[in-house]
Amino acid sequence: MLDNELNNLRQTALPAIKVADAAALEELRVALMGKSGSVTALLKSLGGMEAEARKAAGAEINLLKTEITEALTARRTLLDAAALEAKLAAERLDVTQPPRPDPTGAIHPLSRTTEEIAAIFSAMGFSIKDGPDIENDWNNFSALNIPEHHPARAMMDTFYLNATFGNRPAVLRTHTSPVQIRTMLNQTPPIRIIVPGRTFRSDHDATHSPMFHQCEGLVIGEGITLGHLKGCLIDFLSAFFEIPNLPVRLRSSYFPFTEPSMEVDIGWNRKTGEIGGGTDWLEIGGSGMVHPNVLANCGIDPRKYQGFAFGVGLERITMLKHGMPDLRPFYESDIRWLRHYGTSPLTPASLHEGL
Ligand code: 2U9
Repeated sequence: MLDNELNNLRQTALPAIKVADAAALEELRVALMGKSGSVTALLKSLGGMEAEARKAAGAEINLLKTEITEALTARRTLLDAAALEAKLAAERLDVTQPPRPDPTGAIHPLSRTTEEIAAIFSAMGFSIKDGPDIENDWNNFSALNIPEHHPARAMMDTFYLNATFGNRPAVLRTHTSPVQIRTMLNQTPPIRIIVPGRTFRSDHDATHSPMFHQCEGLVIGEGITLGHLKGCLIDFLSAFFEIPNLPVRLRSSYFPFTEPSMEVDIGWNRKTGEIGGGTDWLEIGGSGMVHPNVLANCGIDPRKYQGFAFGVGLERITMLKHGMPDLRPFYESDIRWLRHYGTSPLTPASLHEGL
């Protein structure tokens, strides 16, 4: 009687498992091995048997149970593998296909320079920060050790807005430095940031635009020295201009927010315009050790922390790198200039094998 049941089950269940799809397989599993499944019922029937008969029947039922379990597992493995194959085939991408031919757009040279600088400084552990174009005069001047009525405020040809921002006169930022001020107010050292962005000065001629771009850098930490500043500038400038051993010179200067302050010069050949060669020097930015008053204004103890800062004009270093003769086309949207100086969006800036 039990033998019959076992044989019937073996003859119907095993072939059914072999052809079931995933849903049918799960139904079969429940029907056979679930709480009210046929195999479970057989096992339960052992309870009412004599000891001797139970031993023999138990062995038989467990043998069938093992056969069914193995058949279920084998079928599940097969179905899973087939499902994965189908998914992979459906989602297949041909990574060897060439990109869409002839992209119509190009990356503007200023965006390209920003991307390149970001790549260089990211590799040195800097974060990239930005902030608002409209600032108040505390963030733009006072915090930077430029007192009220100081000629430096006039020096920067500031655009004052007929408005206030945080209860203070609102200005178009004359440099990106207010972003460093905001960062120092909100973060505890160590700080390592660069701030590329738009800046505004009321100045307009062949070599000046009322809106231009800067990138400033700031490092604050314990024991930061002028040596760190110079090493950082050398690494940045030789990577950006793609000239190993680029000559870099720091020349004493004055800025209210740094002490000591230095202009940054690179070697070039005045006659040929070649950067890195010759015996002439070309000014490309400013730098210095952050003034202790600036640190204190931002709640950072100057006896514990020191820092350095620098700034470069993005139009200027872009023109130098690519031999561009004129500043004005940067903002004129002349498609011929953009085609000539723009770069493909398909080749993003990276330090792999140089920029
Ligand atoms: C903080 C402290 C110090 C940033 C600096 C210069 C020197 C500089 C010019 C380069 C070309 C402006 O675009 S440009 O005309 N920049 O000479 N910038 S040190 O010093 C800072 C900034 C922020 C808190």
